[in-house]
Amino acid sequence: MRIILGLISFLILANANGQDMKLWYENPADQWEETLPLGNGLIGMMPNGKINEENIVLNEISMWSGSPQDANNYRAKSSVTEIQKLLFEGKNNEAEDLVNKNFVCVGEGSGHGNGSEVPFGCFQNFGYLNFLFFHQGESSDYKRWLDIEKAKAGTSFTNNGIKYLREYFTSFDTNVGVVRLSADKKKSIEFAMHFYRDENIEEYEIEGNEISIAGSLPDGRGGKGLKFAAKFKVIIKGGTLKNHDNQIIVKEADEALVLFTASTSYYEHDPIVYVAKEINKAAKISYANLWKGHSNKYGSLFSRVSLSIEDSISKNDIPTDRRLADFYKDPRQDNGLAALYYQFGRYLTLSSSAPDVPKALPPNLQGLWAHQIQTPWNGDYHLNINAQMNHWGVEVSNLSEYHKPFIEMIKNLAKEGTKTAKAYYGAPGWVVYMMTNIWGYTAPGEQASWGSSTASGWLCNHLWEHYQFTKDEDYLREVYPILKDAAIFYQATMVKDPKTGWLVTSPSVSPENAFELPNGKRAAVAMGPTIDNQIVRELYNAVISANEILDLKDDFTKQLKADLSLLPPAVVLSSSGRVMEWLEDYKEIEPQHRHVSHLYGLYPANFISPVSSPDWAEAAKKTLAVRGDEGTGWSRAWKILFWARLHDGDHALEILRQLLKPAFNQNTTYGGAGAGTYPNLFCAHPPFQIDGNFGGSAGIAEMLLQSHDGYIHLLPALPEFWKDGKVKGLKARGNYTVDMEWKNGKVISYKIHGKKGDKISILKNGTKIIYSI
Ligand code: FUC
Repeated sequence: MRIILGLISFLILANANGQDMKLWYENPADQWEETLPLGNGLIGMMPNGKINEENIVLNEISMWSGSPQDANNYRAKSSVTEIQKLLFEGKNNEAEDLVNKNFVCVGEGSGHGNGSEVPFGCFQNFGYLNFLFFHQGESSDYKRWLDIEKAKAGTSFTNNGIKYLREYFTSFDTNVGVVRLSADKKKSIEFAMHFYRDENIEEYEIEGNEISIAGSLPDGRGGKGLKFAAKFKVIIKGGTLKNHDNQIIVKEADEALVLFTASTSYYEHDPIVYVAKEINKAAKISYANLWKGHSNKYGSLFSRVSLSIEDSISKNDIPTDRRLADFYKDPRQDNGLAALYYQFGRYLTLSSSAPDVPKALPPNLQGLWAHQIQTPWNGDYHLNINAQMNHWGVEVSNLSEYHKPFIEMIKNLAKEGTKTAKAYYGAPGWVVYMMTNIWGYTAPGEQASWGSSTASGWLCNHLWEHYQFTKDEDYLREVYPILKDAAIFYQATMVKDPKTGWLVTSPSVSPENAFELPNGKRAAVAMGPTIDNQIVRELYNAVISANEILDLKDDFTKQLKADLSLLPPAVVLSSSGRVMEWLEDYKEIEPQHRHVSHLYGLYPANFISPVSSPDWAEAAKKTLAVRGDEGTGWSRAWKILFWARLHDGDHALEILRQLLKPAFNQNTTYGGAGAGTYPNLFCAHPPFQIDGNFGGSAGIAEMLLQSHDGYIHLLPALPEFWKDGKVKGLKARGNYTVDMEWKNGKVISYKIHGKKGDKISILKNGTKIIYSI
């Protein structure tokens, strides 16, 4: 008996150790947010796994309407002094009226939500690949899955005693999507297949085993913009293939391989020529070799980090949608889901950007996945939290090169943004406001309340963090002028607040939040919102440090050093002991507002810390207590990072639970209703917005490892229920790689990889030690 019990507990333990990196379901997807995302950074596929009529949503990341435009208002600078004067006098609402009149973009602007009709443009769906299968009758043993360790999805079921298998992947090696249809009985593969897209198709050709599509997207001015093209090729073993109308019909095949590729002229090539070349190249490669090429390349990236957080009983055999519901009820029972969600964030990074490709785009509001033509918020790059959050995990999660497409975008914005600096302030340097697109848009949005925050400083945080993690001085030398020119803009445009004498930005907003003035009027426009004060301080510090590291002896930094003492402190406390969001202790109109911009200094910056500024850390806790644990998807993700930085792992886990709240609703809400996670683990703002996935994944890493306070902190915010676990491959600032194992909440072994001879300071189990590599 004892032996049997021993054996059972051994088996349970063995099982608990193996945490499957799979999402899986017992039913086909009914709505898009149940379909499983595949992508190679250029193209994407989302199969719904339906038995009789499979529908695969297709994507290409540069599928953007619109065209370049100069939306800067070159007369804006003549209003800036008047706007600033009104702000000095506390007449923020009047200042806001003037901003709305003279200090926003011109023309049709940023098309907040209707970009497909204006030059701003809109990221959109590519089309659909539809299969009609000829099998009849009931099916059983249904299962569909996404294996994120392999970047491959599958669907299997039994029909008429025949077991069918569909495998799907988007290759990391050649730019094709692959669907393989097979069965355990010969001659069983029979279907009709076609491509569907209503809009902007100019050519649809079907010839033998190939479908070719070409078209062009509207440029938002009544003309044509980007050209696009796609090709599909069907390769069968046995059976017959013929064309009927716009369909390819396959009968009695033993197996079928469907290849897909798409592209646009954004990459400065003819997409028709490109897709023909790619599909023909892939068609010459056997399925086995296509798979080998893909899995080698993907596997080498994904496997850089492994994480397992032990469970007493493994939940691998419970479908993912049920796990999600169970986790929300009690997150203690399924640590494996937290590990899976963490790795899913890394999977999405790898799948939604292709840093090796020239002109590669960073993931947008939806990564690279979309099923609509007019995507929410144009599927663009919002720069007052969202595009930044998309990159919060890349460094710590050992995917540093996946910062590159965003950094390239920032370099381009730094060029375009010199026009905006001139137009609005007649200032040198560069500035970009709260959103951009693939066309290099830098002007403010159409409305002050959401469109008037500058993002250039925040973008520089990414330039600087990439250096902090990589210590690549050549890279730093390359981006130093961009950091410097961003600082030059702020330095040239900040004004002295007559009340405090501090140098502040003006006009600005604390992203999308508003307050009540003493006269009872409502306004969003202000001088020196806290987030700006923190960002400018961080930027000046970065320029000063970079100048020293590179030994540039740049005189400009002398001025910056002097200016630092004239900036408001990174944190000013309100009468209630919270971090003030604005220079004045205004009455908040929406105390639970989703943006928590005034805690920028807690994350991503590091002014607020339980170690170096404990009073401010207490104030941050009070701020978060009033803000609440809920909010939109991305807002919840941000709060995981806040609590991790405050070293409160249990609270971070509680917010992870809020982030993983099962979500079904696609309608846009702002206050947190319906927010959480869809069955396919996509984050629900709602609607789907990918930032929460990336932020949530970064949050889990931040619970396990931190390195912003001058030392490497192992397990800084471990929840009580994550008792035992191990992680390999996380990155710390200084270009160090960290492996560790913990038991009962204590580190029992660890290894830090880096430059031989380096001595680094480590905080582990409450003790600081010096570690030699
Ligand atoms: C900002 C946020 C919204 C949404 C949008 C895409 O405007 O305030 O919640 O995430 O970006």
